[in-house]
Amino acid sequence: MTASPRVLAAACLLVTCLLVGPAAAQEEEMELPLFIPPIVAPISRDTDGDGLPDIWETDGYTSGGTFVDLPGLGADPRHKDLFVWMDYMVKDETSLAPTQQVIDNIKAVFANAPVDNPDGATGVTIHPILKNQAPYKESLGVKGDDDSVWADFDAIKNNSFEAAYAKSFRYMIWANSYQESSSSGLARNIPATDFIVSLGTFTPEGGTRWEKLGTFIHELGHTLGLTHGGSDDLNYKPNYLSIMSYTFQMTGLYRNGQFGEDGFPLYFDYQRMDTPTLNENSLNENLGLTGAGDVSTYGTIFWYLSDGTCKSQNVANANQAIDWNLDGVIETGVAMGLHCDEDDPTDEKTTLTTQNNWKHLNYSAGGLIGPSISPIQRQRRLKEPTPASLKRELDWETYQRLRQSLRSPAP
Ligand SMILES: [Ca+2]
Ligand SMILES: [Ca+2]
Ligand SMILES: [Ca+2]
Ligand SMILES: [Ca+2]
Ligand SMILES: [Zn+2]
Repeated sequence: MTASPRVLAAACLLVTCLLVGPAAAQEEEMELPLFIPPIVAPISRDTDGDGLPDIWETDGYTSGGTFVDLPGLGADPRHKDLFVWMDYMVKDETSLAPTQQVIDNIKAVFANAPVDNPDGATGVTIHPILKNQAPYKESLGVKGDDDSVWADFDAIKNNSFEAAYAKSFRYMIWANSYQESSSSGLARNIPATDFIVSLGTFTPEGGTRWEKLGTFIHELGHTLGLTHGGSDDLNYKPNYLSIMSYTFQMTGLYRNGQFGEDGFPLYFDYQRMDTPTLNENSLNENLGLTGAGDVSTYGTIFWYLSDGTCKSQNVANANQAIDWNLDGVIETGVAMGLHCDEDDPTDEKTTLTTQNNWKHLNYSAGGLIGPSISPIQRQRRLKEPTPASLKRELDWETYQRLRQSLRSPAP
């Protein structure tokens, strides 16, 4: 197709208009062609799909008079980047901030991701940047009131986080507690840009390096669109090999007979392959977790109802037959509940599906990151209520119960 000189001239004007801002755009409005998509595309082009336009990654951007130097911070237009601004509280003498070791482990988990990039290398470059100490607050928000959590959160955020960064960064606080609970953390929504890690009431205060690592990646996962069940909110599924399941949040995945906390930071991973659907009404024990992605080296845990409580069973090798009903016989047509939840210990048998998490990350948090969202739209998004699936994040008491079960010898 050929464009007339007049259309080309108008198109050039448009590019200028977009670069110099809305006032100029208004003046030139009558000159603009009606059909403009080919002209607009390059300005927002995002070659690597991380939600950050190429131009921001090569040149940075200015918003409200503040220059955000993404290239200076290591952004690459041909490799996925994920920026996280981290503030932290200090409780008595104890900083709740992560050590450099934890930060390095977070980076390693994302660098190890099975995610392709235009530069030909795999992985995601995460930039967890430790910024400001926040004023200490025993609890963000009061018991049972979601809005009060985010009101307290925003008071700290607005005092520290420069507004220009909202277009390219997630924001989180290493805090003591929220809603006066022992819950380990909270994301603002699924997906979202805001989250909390709240291990201040744990023992030791602020959690171990593994609890910090797992909880950070878990809550960040919610902000990237991931859920407790992968395809849904069902927790504790044995075919969900992800630290988005409470089974693995604090200990990491179970591989080669060991948990992440036994010294393997890369096991604090999102699910990186497909796993087979399990029909709790009719399980074929011969298959174990085979039949979809490669699960060699992986073990798993399942939870079953026994005398009204949930008991766990470790499976060292998920790449072979699994005796789901623990009767010593490998068989087909087995009916067995496999994801018993102590807080909701019904034994309804359903079909358990999961998700290859890394293939489904929502880098832009549904547009909160990137050039398109308006301040009004952002405010509306931030005001959305906390989803039901985040109402009861893994707390200290539940975690201790899980630990006791996971770490006790098999019967
Ligand atoms: Ca990009
Ligand atoms: Ca990038
Ligand atoms: Ca059996
Ligand atoms: Ca079930
Ligand atoms: Zn969660």
